Amino acid sequence: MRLSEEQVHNYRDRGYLTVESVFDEQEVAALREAFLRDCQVPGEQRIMEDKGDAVRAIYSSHVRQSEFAALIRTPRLLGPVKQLLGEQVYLFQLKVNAKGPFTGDLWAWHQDFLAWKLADNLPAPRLVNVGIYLDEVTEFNGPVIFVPGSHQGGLVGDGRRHATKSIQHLDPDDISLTPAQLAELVEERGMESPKGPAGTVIFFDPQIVHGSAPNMSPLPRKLLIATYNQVGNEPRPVAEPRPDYLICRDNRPLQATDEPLVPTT
Ligand code: HL5
Ligand code: SIN
Ligand code: MN
Repeated sequence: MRLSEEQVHNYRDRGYLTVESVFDEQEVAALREAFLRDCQVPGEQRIMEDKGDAVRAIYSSHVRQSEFAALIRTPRLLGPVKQLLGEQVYLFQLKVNAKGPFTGDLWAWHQDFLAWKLADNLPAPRLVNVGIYLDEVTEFNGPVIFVPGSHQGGLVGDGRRHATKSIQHLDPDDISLTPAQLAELVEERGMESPKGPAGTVIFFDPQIVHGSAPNMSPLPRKLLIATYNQVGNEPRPVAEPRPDYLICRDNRPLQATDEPLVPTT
């Protein structure tokens, strides 16, 4: 798969780009099943909501579940990512934000690159986030809200703002924008929340301002996010390197392989 010139222009200009029906129903069903399997694996990579016993997020499912290992190499994702970042890319992070029915809590307004600069000493925002809708995303189940074009202004904040919400990962709560910062940006640029059927893909810039509201609907909103980094832009040394489930250390350039996501028996 290749993006058209217009799609590349839109991504650069607005900081995100959605493409519908990249994955079919069978593939999405297989990814959902793999996610459910991964929910049963205890460990630090599995983050629970503050209240109750719902899963909030799971990291690095590609090292445990073959469907996700195939997914990160599919030409449908790697093709566009290489167009945007160049030929030499590797997987930096993979997570599923689960946002369960009734229980899924908010994700505070933030810019991803600030998290990775502070926590991992990542030199430059030479990454692409690829979101894959594992459920239909509507206005009801807590869609991601973007401030279009906000990546163009670089980082808005410069440090951690709150006490630590989670020790397992850096929750956006800890680096969230102030109300004043957000209000100013939104006045200038507005907000957009792309909806779409399961199987939709959204490419988004590591500096775009985004966040999402709690899910008070009876419908789930599972969002997988695979983040690719340019080889050469690896995290530099830090006093306390974060665990491998958060930051992938294997920086060998990924080659596209058209392995089926649905296991063939
Ligand atoms: N939770 C991620 C991490 O690397 C950072 C956030 O949306 C990405 C800001 O710990
Ligand atoms: C969300 O899942 O709504 C937030 C996504 C993100 O911050 O990466
Ligand atoms: Mn984010």
